[in-house]
Amino acid sequence: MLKDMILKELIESGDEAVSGQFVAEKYGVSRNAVWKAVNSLKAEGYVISSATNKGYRLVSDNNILSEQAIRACLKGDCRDMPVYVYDSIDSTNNEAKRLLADSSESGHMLIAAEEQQKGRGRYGKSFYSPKGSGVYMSVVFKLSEIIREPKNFTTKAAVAVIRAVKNITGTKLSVKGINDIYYNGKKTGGILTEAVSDLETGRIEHVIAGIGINLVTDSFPEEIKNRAISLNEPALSKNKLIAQIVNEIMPLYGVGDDESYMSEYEGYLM
Ligand code: BT5
Repeated sequence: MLKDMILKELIESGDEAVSGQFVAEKYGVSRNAVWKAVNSLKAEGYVISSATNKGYRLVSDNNILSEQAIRACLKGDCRDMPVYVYDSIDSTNNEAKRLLADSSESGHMLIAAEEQQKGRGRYGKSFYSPKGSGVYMSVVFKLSEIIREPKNFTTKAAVAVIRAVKNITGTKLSVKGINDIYYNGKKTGGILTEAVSDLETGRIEHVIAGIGINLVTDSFPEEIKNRAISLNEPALSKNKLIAQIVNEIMPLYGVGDDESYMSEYEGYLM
């Protein structure tokens, strides 16, 4: 859709304005069509400034999850991976399994949602995932070799999350018990790693790294309110953070059983 193309142009040009004429010529449409598409982006919540002779500039993505905005921040090979974005879903890990089961996808992919109605933790526990207040994502990694240490997928995901948050915000997080991410002594995120195996060969074919991070969650359910915390980063773009986590996680997953990241991980342990 033209609107998505324009959004991509706006994201990629950052603080630079994009001329309506340039976009119209690039996509073979009228300037009026460009103007209409910009208006429908504004109606979705994107803040776009327009100046005569200069063009359009994305002032804020209003922190709306968007495939284009995520993709614009993905690096290298990650740029080509399928990205699924949902307004609401039961669980991004469940969606990953459905997409693999119905053969819609068979390779690496990313799934993210604004909210999860049935966000899951380990052993049937739940992960509180209210709308628009956190990152709820699953990275699906297709294995090309047999892995000896499946638990490394969780520790690598933790390293990726901690690196990404540090790079973007400067905030230093820690890890507790392999899959919990801590900030100021309280839990701010969690990782749920699941494997999908081939029934015939019994081999693990895909790993699903489910990651949840509280960004601006301001009230937690009674039973966790003393133990849970939000990063409290209202200006942090979810799209950028998600992309950054993927950019960190994929190379770590790509090196299989190589454990050279371990000393970094141990430095993050509480
Ligand atoms: C986890 O399990 O913390 C793993 C959470 C993984 C969530 C992601 S979101 C995307 C993907 N899709 C999913 O459905 N899940 C993944 P565990 O270590 O078992 O911790 C669960 C416990 O954490 C709960 O029993 C609560 O005590 C606590 N908890 C629940 N929601 C929380 C939250 N938002 N922040 C902090 N603590 C929470």
